[in-house]
Amino acid sequence: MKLILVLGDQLSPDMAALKAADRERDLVVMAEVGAETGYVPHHPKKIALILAAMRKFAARLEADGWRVAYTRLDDPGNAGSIPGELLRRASETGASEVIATEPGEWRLIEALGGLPLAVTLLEDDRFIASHAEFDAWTEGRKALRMEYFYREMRRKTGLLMEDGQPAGGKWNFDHDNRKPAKDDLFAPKPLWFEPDDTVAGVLDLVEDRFGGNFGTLRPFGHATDPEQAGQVLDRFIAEALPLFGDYQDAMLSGNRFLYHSLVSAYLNIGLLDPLEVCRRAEAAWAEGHVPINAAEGFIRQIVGWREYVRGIYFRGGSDYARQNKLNHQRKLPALYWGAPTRMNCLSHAVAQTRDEAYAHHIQRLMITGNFALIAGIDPAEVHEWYLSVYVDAFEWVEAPNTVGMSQFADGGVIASKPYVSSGSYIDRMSDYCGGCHYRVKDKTGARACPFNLLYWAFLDRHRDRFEANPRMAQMYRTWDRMDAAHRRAVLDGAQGFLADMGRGAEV
Ligand code: FAD
Ligand code: DLZ
Ligand code: SF4
Repeated sequence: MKLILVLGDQLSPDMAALKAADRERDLVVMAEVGAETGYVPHHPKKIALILAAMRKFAARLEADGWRVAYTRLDDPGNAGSIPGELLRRASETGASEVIATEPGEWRLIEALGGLPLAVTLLEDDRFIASHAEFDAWTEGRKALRMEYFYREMRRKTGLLMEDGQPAGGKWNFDHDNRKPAKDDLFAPKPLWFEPDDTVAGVLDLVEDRFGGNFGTLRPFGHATDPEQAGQVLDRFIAEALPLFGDYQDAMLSGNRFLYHSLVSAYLNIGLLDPLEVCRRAEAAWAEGHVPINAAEGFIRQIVGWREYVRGIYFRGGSDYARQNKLNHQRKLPALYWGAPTRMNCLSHAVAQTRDEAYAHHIQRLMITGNFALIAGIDPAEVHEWYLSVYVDAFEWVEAPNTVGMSQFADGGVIASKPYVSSGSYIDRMSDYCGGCHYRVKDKTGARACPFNLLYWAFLDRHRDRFEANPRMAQMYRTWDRMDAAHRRAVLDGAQGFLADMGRGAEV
């Protein structure tokens, strides 16, 4: 008899470890453990989603004839960690072999490797590119740009391909996207699932144990099984996908979800299959229900970005998340954990994160991420924040997005230039600036938008690194054309702002 480990983000009936198991003889081990609920202060909604989905998945496995040893968080005898639970089950049953699907985090891969049991780690084949395929793609390349990897994935899957050529004559329709949005009463609303008994039990447990973590637990309406997650996808394809491309980068104070799919958490924990999700988007385009820029933009996020960042994380090794190539050392300000701020854009992004455990890509990249980068925050602290607060956050996908793409702490492996902007980008893509204490048009002075100050101070501080970058030369030329007194006022303003923030003042 072998122990078959199934983790909280491995909730698919065709996980590699389950495919390799013998349903009659082996024992599936699933465990709610303090080490996983506590390695960062997860948002209560994230813990609730995972525990509820784990309980439902275990019940299904049992109904399908599997023997499951399931440990609840409050079970007496809970060993407190995944390795501890495996050892406990091994001593109870006499088993000495474990089959596991490779976890999505180096921390846990290393912990399993240290067990005094024979552990077989199988590659997680829910992904389109295997580790070997990704590594082969990187071979001999100077730059690892997502766009070229994405084309390989389109060829491999045949998604949006016609006679070996990209449908619509182009690989990438981003040029047609990125429009600002207006409030629209008819914009799609996210699906909502009333908690059933399983979910209600988990909510009580999470409230009791993790009620002090940053984040609002109730109301909780997430999907917690594959059927519900499938309904979220159906709703997205029918109502939001047609405008997904157009408004992908837009931000509105009155609409937290816009035309996004909200499926990342379900993909990441195994309730939805990435290739099937993409095939649905492709079919919607083939039927004429959605335009090519929407279908292509959406499919690119999944077979392109999602696969690519996973490849980068595993290729980077166990120190991936500890990189800090820009040597940023400032502490993450309390405003990220909900302390009041006068910056309306950050106030909205953080409040939405607290309430929903969700923010869309541009809010993560160009509001919270952009600010942390231009303010020079330690990327390890930024990483811990993102890993904690989003319902879809698992290190294989969160760390490359945060440490690599957003904080440029990898020195430019993922991004060819840092994702930094002044307030004007935020003003163009959102309606945040109108209601802000600061004035987005002010470049200096007491009410100058902090993004305007910090943006130039960042470029000035990192001149040695970025001046020669052809994509940034124009910015340096603009900076150099400003008169010296103005430049001084900007740098002094940035320094004053950071000093205020550093001593805990409301900024
Ligand atoms: P949509 O906008 O509808 O996109 C569709 C799907 O594409 C998503 O569900 C997701 O699976 C995939 N996708 C889109 N962009 C990316 C990307 N850059 N990397 C990987 N997959 C992508 N995504 C996570 O799943 N987990 C994270 O922990 C996470 N952390 C992030 C941290 C930062 C700093 C940034 C900038 C991005 C992060 N992302 C993360 C990527 C992206 O923001 C989320 O996948 C997306 O916002 C999820 O919402 P959605 O399902 O509505 O996505
Ligand atoms: C995120 C998470 C949480 C909050 N709790 C559990 C848990 O109690 N048991 C479990 O098996 N998995 C949990 N997870 C998911 C793991 O942290 C995840 O599998 C690893 O980080 C690897 O991606
Ligand atoms: Fe954000 Fe600046 Fe706009 Fe205020 S003015 S919302 S700080 S970008």
